[in-house]
Amino acid sequence: MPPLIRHTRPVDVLVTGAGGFIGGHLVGALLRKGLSVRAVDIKPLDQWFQHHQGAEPVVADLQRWESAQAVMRGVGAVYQLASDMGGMGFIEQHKARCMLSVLINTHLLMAARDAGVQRFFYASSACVYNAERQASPGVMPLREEDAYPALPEDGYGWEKLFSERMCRHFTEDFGLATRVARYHNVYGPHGTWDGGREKAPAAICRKVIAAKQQGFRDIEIWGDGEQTRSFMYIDDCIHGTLGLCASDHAEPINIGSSELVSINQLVDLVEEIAGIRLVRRYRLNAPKGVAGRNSDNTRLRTLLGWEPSVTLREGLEQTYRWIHDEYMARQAGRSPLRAIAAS
Ligand code: GKE
Repeated sequence: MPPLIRHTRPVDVLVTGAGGFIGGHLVGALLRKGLSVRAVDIKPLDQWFQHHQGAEPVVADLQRWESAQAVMRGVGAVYQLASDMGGMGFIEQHKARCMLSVLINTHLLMAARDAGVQRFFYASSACVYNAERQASPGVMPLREEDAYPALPEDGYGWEKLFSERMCRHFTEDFGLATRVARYHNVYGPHGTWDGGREKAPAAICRKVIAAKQQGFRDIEIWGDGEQTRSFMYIDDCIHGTLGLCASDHAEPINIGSSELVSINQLVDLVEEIAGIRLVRRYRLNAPKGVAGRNSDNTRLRTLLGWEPSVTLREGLEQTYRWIHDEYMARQAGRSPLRAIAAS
């Protein structure tokens, strides 16, 4: 059954993946700009990370063609963030599920073309980059052209790269205006912090909080802790996304922080915020992904005169505080803090 669309009047923007982390923040930002927003996610409403008064929430499985068609009715622009994904622990072990997101992207692009949508934003990932350029922790920042020759992250990265190309060819063949961001590891409040899909910043915050609350003296780290990443705070991600969509730039572009840290340095920062030192147990056979990854922001600076600027320390303080409150609420048997945000 296609989802029930409450309103028949046009909406400015469709956000897919709106019950998730980045989608939830994006809906809030678009509402604050005065736009009308249809917010779609496959998760039941009580599992959405944020609810925004004023948005039109729809629960729908966008792998289904009829759902993609139904949610597209009357839509001006699309922000496509729906994807079956997660951190390394999820994408290394669920490659087929990650690749099935190709159904979401295919159906949404076709429905957007048929509905005459003005602009289609696609959230791609730094996982599209050639693995050979990420083989050591002292990695050179990745430039957009480093995605080719193609050797992306198996499963998840191949699907992202394929869907990027579909956006390109929908523009060339059907005139659908597309914008593609390659996000580098995004973190912040109102994101996944446990359950297996969480990324390193949230996982480390959770483990440190658990150690502090339960009196553990040690912490498990995946890999040897020397692998490097750059982590982008959610506010920067939203700012960059809106800037890209307002621009004329049709090629994929990095939206990521260029503050490179090792996972050990990430743990140092979280321990400092928590005021605790823990003994590190390195699990060398855990999912690790590439040895090093950083974002080259030359193209982004040229386009927007801007690049992500929230420091990892600043962003982690906000994130730690939010995960701490969620953790304590759960320990106390209270439901998670998903109050309706008045946008
Ligand atoms: N998730 C997680 N949990 N990672 C840990 C942990 C832990 O408890 N301890 C250490 N790590 C290490 C991982 O082994 C990996 O080497 C590094 O932290 C970063 O893991 P991550 O945050 O899960 O994800 P990645 O940066 O490797 O990959 C993510 O990249 C994004 C794009 O930059 C992907 O999972 C994608 O979801 C995403 O597109």
